[in-house]
Amino acid sequence: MHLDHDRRGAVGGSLVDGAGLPSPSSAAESGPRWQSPPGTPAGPPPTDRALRVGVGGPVGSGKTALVAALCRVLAGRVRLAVVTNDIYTTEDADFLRAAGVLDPVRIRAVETGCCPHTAIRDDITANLDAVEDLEAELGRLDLILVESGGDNLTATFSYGLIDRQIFVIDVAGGDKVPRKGGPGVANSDLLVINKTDLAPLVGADLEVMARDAAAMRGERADRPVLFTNLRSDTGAADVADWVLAQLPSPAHPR
Ligand SMILES: Nc1nc2c(ncn2[C@@H]2O[C@H](COP(=O)(O)OP(=O)(O)OP(=O)(O)O)[C@@H](O)[C@H]2O)c(=O)[nH]1
Ligand SMILES: [Mg+2]
Repeated sequence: MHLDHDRRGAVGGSLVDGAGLPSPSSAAESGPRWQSPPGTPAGPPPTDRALRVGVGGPVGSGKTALVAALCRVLAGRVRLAVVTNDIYTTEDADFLRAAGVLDPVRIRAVETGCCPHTAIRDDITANLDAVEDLEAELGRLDLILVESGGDNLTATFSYGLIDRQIFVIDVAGGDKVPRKGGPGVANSDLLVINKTDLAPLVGADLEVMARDAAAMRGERADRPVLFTNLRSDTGAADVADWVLAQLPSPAHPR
């Protein structure tokens, strides 16, 4: 059992004003209910093993689409492998293999059989096993992407499993989502707001989302927010550049 491995301290944010109601308009106007806890900067990247980057977020927000896009950009540049999590299937790993974005031997599926957040935060054994198996079988890797099963705004990774975490939300749920907060929105190392192409269809204002997300995240330059439309790969290169910047040194050629 791996219980609560967070080596950077608490990941969860704190209610700033427990008695207050959420702002009906914007976090920027009322102040965020969630704040990044102080003293939890990303640790230095590991030099003796691959950097592990978690990709989490609500169901259907575009996590697999992001992993696929990152594979397309990065597979020729770094030694890369992927672990996917699904509750009852290997759907996401099957999708990535079928899409041909990465050599199938570099893709592992974890069938959690339980709430996704349990397997990435509370008992990370199955995911650690998958990561370590990949490293043992493929030799030295630069980067391992670990996609969580789709969960909700409270799901975050244990830093005992990953070194950086990307949280993916989308605009389809409306422009209120960033100001609803939660540890993924507030404290992830990178927040990706996907499906910008759907904004006009659902009446989502991207500027409101950007402003509220920045307010939730404490306007921290080391925790950026990037917008993507993964239908057309728009913004994927920016996410890939952010991932590359997390590596400890110029990545080794494959
Ligand atoms: N319009 C639009 N659709 C997108 C975009 N990104 C992903 N999708 C679609 O949204 C659906 C869900 O995308 P996935 O990448 O499977 O989402 P996910 O977060 O991995 O889903 P789960 O793993 O099931 O939680 C798919 O049908 C994608 O084709 C986008 O930027 N725009
Ligand atoms: Mg997925």
